[in-house]
Amino acid sequence: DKPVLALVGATGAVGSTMIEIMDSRESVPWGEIRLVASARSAGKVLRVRGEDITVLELAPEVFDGVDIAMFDVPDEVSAEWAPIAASRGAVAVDNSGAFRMDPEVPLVVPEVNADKVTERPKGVIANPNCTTLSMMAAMGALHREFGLEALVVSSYQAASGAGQPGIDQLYAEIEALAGKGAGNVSGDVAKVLTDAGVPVGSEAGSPFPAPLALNVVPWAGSLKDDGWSSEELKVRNESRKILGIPELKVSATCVRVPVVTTHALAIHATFSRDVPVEAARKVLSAQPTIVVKDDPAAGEWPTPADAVGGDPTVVGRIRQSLDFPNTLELFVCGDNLRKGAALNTYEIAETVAAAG
Ligand code: 2RA
Repeated sequence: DKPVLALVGATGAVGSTMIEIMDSRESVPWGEIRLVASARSAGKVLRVRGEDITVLELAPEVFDGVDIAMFDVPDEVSAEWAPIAASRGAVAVDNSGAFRMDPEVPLVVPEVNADKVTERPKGVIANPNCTTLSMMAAMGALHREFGLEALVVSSYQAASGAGQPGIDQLYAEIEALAGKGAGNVSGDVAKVLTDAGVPVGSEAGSPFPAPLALNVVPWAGSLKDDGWSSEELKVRNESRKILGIPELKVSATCVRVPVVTTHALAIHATFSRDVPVEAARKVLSAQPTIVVKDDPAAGEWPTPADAVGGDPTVVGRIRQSLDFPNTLELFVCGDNLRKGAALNTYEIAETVAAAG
């Protein structure tokens, strides 16, 4: 019998991308696809691979007979419901932050550590944070060849990392600012937005702590010790766990930019051996899920617009660091809703299905 798949959070930003991914697959291994969401969205009818499916309300019974349940919901919903799905016999593949650092839960990027999907004592497998994930295929490939020792990373994160509210906020800001003319806007974006009734700052109800349009915001997530953001610590901790390098030195600065979808990262990566640029380019080009776009003389480098809507991670600006030995500089772009979230979750589910 073909496995039964459930998608919990089917109506959210990542859930919708998941449905697009399933629609675009030539074939899927599933006998049945069940869509699940909160009471508010239950009863909606969504089309998946040409079939109309009614969204079910999240309840323990929806997991009966399910083999794999993908969760694209907030942390607290996953924390409560992924174990319920597992107790009903499903493997929960969770895209929230609830289980990522649990030592009994594998954190999987199939290109890097697909073998870990079978080590799941809790019946839960975690999908990494989209910022970490966007660079893992590239870093995993380079690590296998050259031995990664340290990562210094700056992120350029899209608004959709904050879900549908993030997308809606950026469009509302752009609409309020459009046509105002530079002279009217450059001095005080926040005032123009407030006057137009668009919330500015978290307290006013924006998903971002400052205006995002015509701006960049060096903040994502919540405040942790010593001034670090939760997002920056996730990049550090999750990279170590996925790559299997507990001592990996990682320093991250996470920044939100006015891009709708696709996270970009500027990476300074130090290896235990010499890394000639040509050798690195060859390793990256050989990866099925990486596209190297790296010819500055021809004006070719990765931008979020090159990666959005696609599956591959786009890598470029590969340079040998001038003042740091065994070190590469590179720029990586990955669609945060696809490889950064839905696609990787789906690939984990496919890997679990293939493993039987
Ligand atoms: C973000 N990585 O971009 C986080 C959560 N998806 O906001």
